[in-house]
Amino acid sequence: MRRTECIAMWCAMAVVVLASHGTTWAADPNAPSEQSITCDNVYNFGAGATAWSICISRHGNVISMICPGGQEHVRIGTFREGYILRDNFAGTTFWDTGASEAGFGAPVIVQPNGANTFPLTICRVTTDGNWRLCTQAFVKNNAEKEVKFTMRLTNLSGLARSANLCRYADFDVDNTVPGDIFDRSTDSVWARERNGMKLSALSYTVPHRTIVGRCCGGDDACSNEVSVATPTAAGDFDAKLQYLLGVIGSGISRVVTVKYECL
Ligand SMILES: [Ca+2]
Ligand SMILES: [Ca+2]
Ligand SMILES: [Ca+2]
Repeated sequence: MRRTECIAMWCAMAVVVLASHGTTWAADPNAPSEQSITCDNVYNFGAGATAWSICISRHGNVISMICPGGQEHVRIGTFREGYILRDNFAGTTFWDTGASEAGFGAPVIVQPNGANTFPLTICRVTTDGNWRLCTQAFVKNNAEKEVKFTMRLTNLSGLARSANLCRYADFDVDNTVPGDIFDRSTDSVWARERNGMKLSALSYTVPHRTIVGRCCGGDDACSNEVSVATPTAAGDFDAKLQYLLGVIGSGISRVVTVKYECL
């Protein structure tokens, strides 16, 4: 047996052994960490007709939205919700969309009232050290079935840089991947089956645009993505809300807010 064949055989055996132990042989560099798709913070509100709940990962992904009771709109199929940062100066993209992540460091979490409480603030610095993104989640009125995220982006580098920041959700309405009609307006993008979910811009004075994507494009999408025609036919799509933050000086922060709302 030639040496190369021996190596190939050894690799095949190693894959079997590692697979049997639940270990990934060739790690996908963009694979999600458990911290992106685990329900680390669970929030339950109301009861009966007013029941709704969400969960938020340690990376700030909303990987479950249930409203009304029993109707899940995110934690279906592959869980996708999160944020995409584009540095237009360097031409680099950083993202954590639940199902995939790249370019963000470990989270620093501030949650003074303990687990499963608000306020919940999660800060992450990009691995190139140029940006810090701090996301604060809050529910203002438990009966309103809506959660807001304020995202503060700070330029840590010594140079002015322009950036885009997207919030992204793969809505899979009413416990199923297909069957969703997506539509959008200037400030919002939403999906409906029998129930629905909406993602809206609340920072109206900051330039922004809404995108409906065919589910699900690359996680570094959004920046130059063109929306499919809307309203869509029933199918599987995703929702993106992109803030065009323009040039941000060294040491300067920009703050934008988005809202998820049950329909
Ligand atoms: Ca999904
Ligand atoms: Ca979808
Ligand atoms: Ca559906």
